[in-house]
Amino acid sequence: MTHVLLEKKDHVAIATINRPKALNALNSEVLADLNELVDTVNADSEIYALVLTGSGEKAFVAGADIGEMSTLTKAEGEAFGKKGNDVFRKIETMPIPTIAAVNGFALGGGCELSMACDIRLCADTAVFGQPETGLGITPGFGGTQRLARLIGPGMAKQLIYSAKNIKADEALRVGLVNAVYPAEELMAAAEKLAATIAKNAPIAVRACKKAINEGLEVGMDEAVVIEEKLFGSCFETADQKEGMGAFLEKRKHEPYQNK
Ligand code: DAK
Repeated sequence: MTHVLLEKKDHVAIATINRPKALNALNSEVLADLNELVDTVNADSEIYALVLTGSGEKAFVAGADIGEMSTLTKAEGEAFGKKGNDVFRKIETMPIPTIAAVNGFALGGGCELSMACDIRLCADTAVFGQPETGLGITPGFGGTQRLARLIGPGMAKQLIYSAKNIKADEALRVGLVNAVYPAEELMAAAEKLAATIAKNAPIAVRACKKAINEGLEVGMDEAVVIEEKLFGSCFETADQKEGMGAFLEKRKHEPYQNK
C-alpha cells in the first residue's frame, strides 16, 4: 500500500491515510489502498479493532480528489462513486470494530469515510462537512445515506444543502462524533478505546457489531431474531465459558482467546 500505513499494537491495528500533499484526498489509488487495507486486516485473526486516521496535523481526509473528479463523464462519475461506495461499505461491514480518529478536515469523502467507521472521535481542531453541493455534485460516497441515519434527516439536510462546515464542538452537539479531545491527545484516546474493546471477548464484540448493523436495516421483529441467533452462537465459544465461569468463581477472567 502506497498511501496507507499500517501499524499493529497488540490486538489493535492503526491505519494512517498518508497523502499529505493533497491533505489525504481520496483518489483512485487511495481507494485501492483502503480496499487492500480491509483485506489485510480481515485476514489477520489477531487484530480485534482498527483505528483509522490521517497523516499530518491538518487533515483526516479533505474529500474525494477534486482534480481526479473534475473531468469525469456521467458514466465515469458513476463508476468512481461505485468504487468509493464499495470500499466504504466494505469498511462499514468489517467484522471488527472501527474507530475513526479525525485529526483535522473531514470534508466530503472524508466525512463519509469517518461515517463508515463504527465510532468517531475527533481533535478539537477537526472540521466536518459535506461541501459537494457547492461544487455542483451530490455527496457520492454514502453521505446522503449515512449522515441522515447518524444525526437525523433534518440536521443532515441542513449540512448537505448548505455545504457549510461545522467544527468539532458542533459535531459533538449534533451527535456526529462521540468525543472531542485536544489534538495532541486524540490518538492516545483512540488507541485506549480500541485497546479496551480488544480486551473484551472478540467473538462477542463482533457479534454485537453484526447485530447492531444488520438489525438497523430491518424491522424490530426481524432485528430481535438476528440478535437471538448471534446471542446463541456465543454459547459455543470458549470465551463465554471462561467469562461466565470466572464470574461464578469470583476471579478475574483469563485473557480472551478469540475462540
Ligand atoms: N482534492 C484534491 N486536492 C486537494 C483536496 C481535494 N479534495 N483538498 C485539498 N487538496 C490539495 C490542494 O489542492 C492543495 O494542493 P497544492 O495546491 O498544494 O498542490 C493541498 O491539498 C493543500 O490544500 P490547500 O492549500 O487548499 O490548504 P488550505 O489549508 O488552504 O485549505 C481546505 C484546506 C481543506 C479547506 C481546502 O483544501 C479545501 O477546501 N479542500 C477541498 C475540500 C472539499 O471541497 N472537499 C470535498 C471534495 S468533494 C461522487 C463521488 C465522491 C464524491 C462525490 C460524488 N460520485 C461519483 C457521485 C465526493 C466528493 C467530495 O469529497
